[in-house]
Amino acid sequence: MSDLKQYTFVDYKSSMNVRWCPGCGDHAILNTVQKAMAELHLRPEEVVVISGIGCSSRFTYYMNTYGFHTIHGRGSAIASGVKVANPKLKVWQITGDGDALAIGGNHFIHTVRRNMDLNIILFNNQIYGLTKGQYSPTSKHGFISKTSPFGTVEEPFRPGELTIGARGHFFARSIDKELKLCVEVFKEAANFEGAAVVEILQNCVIYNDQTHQAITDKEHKEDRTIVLEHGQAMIFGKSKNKGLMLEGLMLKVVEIGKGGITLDDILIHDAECMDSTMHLKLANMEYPEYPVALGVIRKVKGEVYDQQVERQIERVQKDNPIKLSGIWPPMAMFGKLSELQFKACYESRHEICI
Ligand SMILES: Cc1ncc(C[n+]2csc(CCOP(=O)(O)OP(=O)(O)O)c2C)c(N)n1
Ligand code: SF4
Ligand SMILES: [Mg+2]
Repeated sequence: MSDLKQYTFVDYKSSMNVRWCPGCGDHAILNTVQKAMAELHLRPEEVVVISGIGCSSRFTYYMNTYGFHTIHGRGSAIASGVKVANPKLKVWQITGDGDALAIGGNHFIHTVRRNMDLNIILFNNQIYGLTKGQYSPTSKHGFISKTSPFGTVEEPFRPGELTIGARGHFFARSIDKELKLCVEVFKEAANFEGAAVVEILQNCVIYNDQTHQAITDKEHKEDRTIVLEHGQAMIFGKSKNKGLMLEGLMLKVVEIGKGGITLDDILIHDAECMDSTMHLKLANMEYPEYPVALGVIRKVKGEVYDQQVERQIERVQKDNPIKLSGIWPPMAMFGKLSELQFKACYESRHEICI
């Protein structure tokens, strides 16, 4: 529950020294998460930040909230456990492209599929930063690194495609430098009930500097990215004269005013459409063929795992003759009864005293 006390981003800052490299994109992400939390009036004590391992995962130390810097790739599993154990908490998972999509790939996709009510902030710098520059599942094809001295020979994951493929209900994207947009998408993610995945294109100045430069530099940004807004025409460009249309099954970039094309021909963004076909196309757009999509790409309501578990526990407790003081039998019995004894107790439907 939030309150109406006026918070500022300082309320979410811990006393720890921030140890990311000067110029690292992580600093901006930290500041914008804190600003979003202040604007959402979240009480620091109702927030839990869970991370795995990586530079990005050091985030938890810098937050004046509850937090757990866990183990590599297991942030989703632990965040899920926290949320199911206490659904009142606002749980934010901080993860990197290696943490979420390599060692943690399995946990990530199932957390998304289950639609666990988490805000998952995925820092995508296309590299393992903490371990000093090995290629990651999002590194571009041919990327040269310490573990791929002759260039990678594999296609990268696209986090949006993976999220939507895992039946994700919410996917948004921003860039570390786009402070206002980051705050907006974090707030949207926080207000969304279910697994909200936010990919942030983040710069690692040391091991993968300027990996997103083609679309993030000031001069070209407006022509090479498109900020999607639900219900608005998909237009972009410095002069707002470019737009997206459908040609057959493909998206096409067009210029408004050329070849008889008017604003009315441009597609309207519907982030809330249950069918994910268009969201997938938008999430997959890559420069130079297309502008890279930013903002909320997909946001559809669905059943939420932790809420369903809560309802199920209530229903089962109400209907079940076995009274276990609210403790799930195998948990309560662990170490106290043998499997046979447990089976006998369970089948006899008697009250079990522990
Ligand atoms: C079980 C295990 N395997 C490997 C590692 C080594 N390790 C630590 S962080 C990391 C990759 C982190 O990359 P990413 O999630 O992209 O975070 P970044 O540092 O780029 O923010 C690896 C491989 C580990 N700590 N634990
Ligand atoms: S190594 Fe890269 S990702 Fe890690 S703190 Fe430094 S700049 Fe940031
Ligand atoms: Mg990384």
